[in-house]
This record gives sequence, C-alpha cells and structure tokens, in this order.
Amino acid sequence: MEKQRPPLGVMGGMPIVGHFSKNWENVKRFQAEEGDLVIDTYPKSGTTWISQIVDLILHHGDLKKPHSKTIFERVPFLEFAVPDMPTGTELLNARKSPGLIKSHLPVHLLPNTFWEKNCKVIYVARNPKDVLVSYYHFYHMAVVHPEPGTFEEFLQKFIEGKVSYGLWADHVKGWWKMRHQRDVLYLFYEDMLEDPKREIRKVMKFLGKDLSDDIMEKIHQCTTFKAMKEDYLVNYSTIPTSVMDNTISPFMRKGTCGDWKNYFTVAQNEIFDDYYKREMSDTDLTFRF
Ligand code: PPS
Repeated sequence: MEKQRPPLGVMGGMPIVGHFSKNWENVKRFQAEEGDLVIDTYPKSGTTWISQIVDLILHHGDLKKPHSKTIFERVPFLEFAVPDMPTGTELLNARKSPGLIKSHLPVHLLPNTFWEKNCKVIYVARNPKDVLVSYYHFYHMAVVHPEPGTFEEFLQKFIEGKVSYGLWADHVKGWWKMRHQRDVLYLFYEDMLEDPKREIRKVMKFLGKDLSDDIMEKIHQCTTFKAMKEDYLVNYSTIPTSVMDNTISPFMRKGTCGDWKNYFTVAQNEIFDDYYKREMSDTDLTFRF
C-alpha cells in the first residue's frame, strides 16, 4: 500500500501532487495528434463542467455515445498518475483517434507537441477566492493531496503558490497572454454561470459546430450543476476512495459564485485583496467575485 497523502512533488519546478510528479517524464514525452483538443484550467475552475459541454457538442448533444463512459475516461487527464489506476498518458497513448485531453498545466509547462500539432485549447478561469474555497474542500476529499491544514493555513499556502499547480495568478496570466498567439478560447466560470447558453455558443463557434437550438437546449440541460451532480458519470463518485472520497466533501460541491464570503474573515479578505492587487497589477485580465 502506498502512503495516503504523500507530500507534494515537483514537476518542472512547480509543486504538484506527489504521485503525479513521478510521471513527468512520460508527460514530457507524450506525442499529441492533430485534432487533439486540450481543456486546461487551474484546478477547481470548471474543468469538469466545460469537459462535459465540449464532449456533448462534439457528439451533437447525443447523450448515449458520450455517456457510456466516465468523464475521466472520455477526457483523460494528461498528468494524472496514482497507484493502481491507469495514468493519463497510458490512457492517451492507447486511444485510437485524437480527442479531448484535460490538463492543469501552466502554459509554460504544456508540452510543445500540442503547439507543433496546432491543437486547440479551451481555458477556463475562475475568481481566485472561490477557487481557493473549492480547492480547500478538494484537498480534504482528494486524499492524494497533503493535509490542507486550517483554512487560514491553506489561504497562506495558496497565496505563496505552495499548493499543487503552484501560483494561481501566474497560471491565469500565462494563458491570458497565450490566447492571441495560439488557438486558445479563454472562458470564465462566472460567465458560464451567468449565461450558460451564451458560453456554450462561444464554444460551438470555436469548434466550428453549428447545432440547432434544440440540441443546444439539451446540452444546457445536461450540464446544469444539478444534472451533473446527479450524474455518476461526471460527479466522480465512481473513482476509488483512495483517490477521492466524496463522503468527506462531494466533488460537485456548490457550483456557485461568491461562496468565499462564507469562509473568508474580514482580515483574510484584506490579505487576499492585497495579494490580488499586487499580482494582477501588470495585466488587463480581471475577475468577478
Ligand atoms: S478539478 O478537480 O480541478 O478538475 O475540478 P473542476 O472540475 O475544475 O472544478 C470543480 C468545481 O466546479 C464546480 N462545477 C460546476 N459548477 C457549476 N455548474 C456545473 N455544471 C459544475 N460542474 C462542476 C464544482 O462544484 C466545483 O466547484 P465548488 O465551488 O467546489 O462547488
């Protein structure tokens, strides 16, 4: 039995889940195919949500085909590696055709093969206060992470980039810059909540798909928070509890904007606002809280 909650490891200089760091050589060696589409996010920013939307769009809203497998089989997670489960690179190398790939890698660590093959990327960003709260709960339930400590301690680690995938600000800013240089669609979680159909339409356009309003409506209905929370193929309830324990905190937790207000004290909010101002002073990228 491998130890639960191993300390974070390092991947390309960035802290990452200890188990994942052991698969870095395979990630670096991975060869993309033309037509692969990367879904990239900083953790807890809406990866599963956008993955389900994209997969449904590509299957013209047909529930049967995409719904025969779990989201982590349909959209393999590039750098995923835990004991007793196939790694992301193993799943991807066994595929017969190009498809969807999930990654949380910051832009400078995404292997060059994706750019060489002109792969499209959909990036989703979320305001960092809600990311932090979601991540704090995720650290508790995804037991491949170290113990998160108190909320105060976790907040400090997040600000210092001492959590898996490192600094949030560098991640969102790095991909923001890349959106004009490559085929990158940059979306926001808060926009998806505000007007899901508008955002689904953006994705359809980016993918060159012109689907009917009926199909569009179906995709929307299948990707509401309620629908996804109840769907065992996307809610991570089937993943071994040695990786994620949904009884500690459900993966589909709240799915809202502004939950941070239930966690931050006034003092913590001031510290975080200072951090945010400092880190975001050199960019025109803004967030809604
Ligand atoms: S992971 O582990 O990084 O891949 O997690 P990720 O999927 O990026 O983010 C999980 C958060 O997204 C919320 N979620 C949704 N919100 C609204 N609508 C839908 N359909 C939806 N699906 C997932 C999920 O609840 C997590 O956020 P929190 O704030 O913890 O609820």
